[in-house]
Amino acid sequence: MTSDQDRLFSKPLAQVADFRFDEKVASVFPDMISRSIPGYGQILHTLGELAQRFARPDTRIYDLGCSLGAATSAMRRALGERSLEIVAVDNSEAMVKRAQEHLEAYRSPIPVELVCADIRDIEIANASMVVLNFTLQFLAPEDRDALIRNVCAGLNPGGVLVVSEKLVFDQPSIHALLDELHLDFKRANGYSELEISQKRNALENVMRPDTLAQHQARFSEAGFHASGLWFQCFNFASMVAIK
Ligand code: GEK
Repeated sequence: MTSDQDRLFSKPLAQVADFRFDEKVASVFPDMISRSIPGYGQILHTLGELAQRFARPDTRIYDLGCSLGAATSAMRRALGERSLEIVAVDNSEAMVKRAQEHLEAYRSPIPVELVCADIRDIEIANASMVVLNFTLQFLAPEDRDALIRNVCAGLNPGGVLVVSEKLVFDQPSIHALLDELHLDFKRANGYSELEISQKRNALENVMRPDTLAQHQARFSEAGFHASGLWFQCFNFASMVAIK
């Protein structure tokens, strides 16, 4: 599967439009996400390990905001021959079209139902694991509680929700430090100052991260009995919540 290098914000733009998950983004997505999110590869690997621990026979795993299906693929590989189904959902047609090609390229006995839909509208049922890998931050803040409640209701007892997100921090000095360290990570991965600042403007109205405390309160209000942080690098984190 070919994927181009992310040069989307490399030229000065007269006006920076709000970021959209369109064909241009889908075509460079693997390069963009691995150069932008510290620990992305580690998180995918661990999603596979968590799937091995939590997936139960004859249940479903949901990958919400699946993009090109990287998390689904990692879990499918890790699960080998287990008898269950993965439901992968994204509302970007460009992403779903490419995800289909990626998933077809890998032979696995685990069926994937790939759905082009809004994750706010789907029914979650008989789930042993639900993954929101860097998706919740793109949902309108007022819709996040309902989504997490819906996920908790659709998980079987003992099931796990994995939520990976960019975080914000209440203490300004910590927020600024972790943000700078992340920008250094992007610089080290070849992004220019222009690319960094234009991308930041494009994401401003579209991606609104929460604090860790907001996530934890949301998990417990939704009905999860335990939650914790299993990964953090700079201002990027991944959490687990267990029903
Ligand atoms: C990965 N999980 O590689 N309904 C459905 N999809 C949505 C919605 C929504 N309401 N809002 C946003 N999306 C992936 C990476 S990317 C993260 C996830 C990033 C989708 C959107 O179309 C995009 O594909 C994905 O959520 C977020 O493990 O680009 O930073």
